[in-house]
Parts: sequence; structure tokens; C-alpha cells
Amino acid sequence: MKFLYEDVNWQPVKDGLAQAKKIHLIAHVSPDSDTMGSQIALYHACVSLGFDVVMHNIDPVPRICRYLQGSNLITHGEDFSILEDCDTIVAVDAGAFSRLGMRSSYVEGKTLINIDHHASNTRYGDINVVDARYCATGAMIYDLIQSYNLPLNEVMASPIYAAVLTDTASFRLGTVTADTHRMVAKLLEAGASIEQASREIYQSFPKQRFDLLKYALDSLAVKHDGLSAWIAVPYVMYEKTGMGAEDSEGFIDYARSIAGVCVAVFLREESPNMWKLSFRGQYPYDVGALAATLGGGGHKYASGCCLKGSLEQVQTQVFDAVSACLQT
Ligand SMILES: [Mn+2]
Repeated sequence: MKFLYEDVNWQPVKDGLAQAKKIHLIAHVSPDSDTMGSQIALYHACVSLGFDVVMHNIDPVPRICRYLQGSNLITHGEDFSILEDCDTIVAVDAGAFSRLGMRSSYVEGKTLINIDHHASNTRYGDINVVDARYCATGAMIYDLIQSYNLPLNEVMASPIYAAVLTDTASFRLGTVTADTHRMVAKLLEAGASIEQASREIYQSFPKQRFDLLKYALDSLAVKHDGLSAWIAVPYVMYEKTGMGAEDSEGFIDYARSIAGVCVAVFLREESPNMWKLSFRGQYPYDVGALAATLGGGGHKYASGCCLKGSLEQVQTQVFDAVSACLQT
């Protein structure tokens, strides 16, 4: 196996990169390990290919990705002035332009390349490679690297491994194929460390995360005759524990893991009355479509959206949307 998917046309991306004077790689806001791993692996590939390339995001590198070599080279913040000499931007794992947090004026006159695996991707780039068959955007970067016949090394393999490990919930999702594992074999041969990834991603939590988890589990409620499960964490709990968004990563899995639950909902209050919702679904319930009815997007079985209001208001609105989803 050379590629995960042989029929993907990488040529427009390669032409775009070849024509670039300077490339800016950007991950999405509230970055996860897939967007970070994709960005970092692509960075090392670009350096190997002799391209002038920089990495800059709105948000800082999450704790669990700081072990990846090159993560220290990523700058962050609203100030994009240091990037003015970049003429080509590559967005990785962002389903919509708004997920990048960039002003549209920054993009004007530049070539925007969009590489992503979200089915809901709006194809906002000048060049778009969007393919929902991939289990992770990191796996797309693997295929792109293969298309250059670039030998994989540890600095490329480790971030791709982190991306795939996390976006497949540790190889437990239906998006995982035999070829996913064949790719992982190649990543390990190239030096990706399973142990380091496990330690940094799954065994590096601050104790306060469990104070937050206790609260989250207290809020766990089952609705729709056992078909939906809900967890809600208000802003004050993040304030009280000093924890951030990344520290409640995975909480939704507790809701999903209850027998009989088909739709899991996690409500996180990002700032007072601003709620970030995550959904996890199970065949045949399409939570990507559910999120879309609420102005969000994502994958068929993993999606999200943002809503404003009190917890009660938001829960009522979402309850009705989940009811509709469960009736399809
Ligand atoms: Mn992803």
C-alpha cells in the first residue's frame, strides 16, 4: 500500500505549494491533535522539500501536543502582521473559514489551500482537497507526503500518529480501515513513538481536570427514553478549577458509553452564555445533520455547534433538535 486513497488528486495542492514564495500553515481555533499533527507534519514535509514555511495559529498549542518536535516553532495570536510576506496559506482540518479565526482581509490576494476530512467542509479555499473517507486530516497529510515520494522520518511520523490516534478515539471508530493500520505500521517504522504519545496525550492530566470531571459526571442525564445522554459544564466550573477547553476533551465519551445511548451531547460554556456543543452519534443517527440544523457542522457521528443563551434555553433548543434527529 502506498496511499490510503489512491484516487485523490494532490496535484493542485502541489502546484500551489510549488508556486508559493512563502507558505503559512494554519490550524483551526481550539486546536485538537489532528489539526496540530497535520500542521506540524506538513511543516516538516515542506522544510524537506525546500519551501519557505511558517506556522501561526489563533490559539496556543494545547498541552498534549507540546511533545511534538516543531510545536515550539508555532506562533499564535490575533496579530498576523508577521505573516504579511506569505502568499500561500494552507488550512488543515478546518471545516469552515470561520474555524480558522483569520480575518478575510488577511487572505485577500493570497492562495488559500484547504485540506480537510470534514463532510461539512464548505470548500472555502482556492484549492480544496476535502475527503470525508479519511479518518483524520493527518492521514491526508500522509498521502500528500507519499505523493512527493518523500521518505517519512520521525518528525513527520509522530504528529501524524498523534492525529490519527486521537481522531479515531484510539482506533475505535468505524473510520478505521485495514489501510489505516498499514499506514500506522509505516509510521512506527519511521520512528513514531506509541509510548510517548500515550503518555503525553492520555497520561498528562492535571489533578484539577478530575475536579471538573466530577462536576461533569454529576450533571450526566439520560433523556429520550435512554436514547440520549447529556453532560453540561458551566463557565464557573472552568473558572473554579482553572481548567480550559482542552481539559474537558473526552468528557462526552462518558455519555456515549452508556448502553442504549444513540446521541451524546456535551455542553461547555466557553464564556458566560456562550455554549460550545459537541455531539456524538451512532448508526443510523446523523449528528452532523443535527449540528447543521443548529448552525454547526462536522462528521456524521461527531459534530458540534455554538449557541447563545442560558443553559436551560440552550438545552431546550437542543432537546428538540435531538428529538428530530432520533425520529429520522
Ligand atoms: Mn480531524
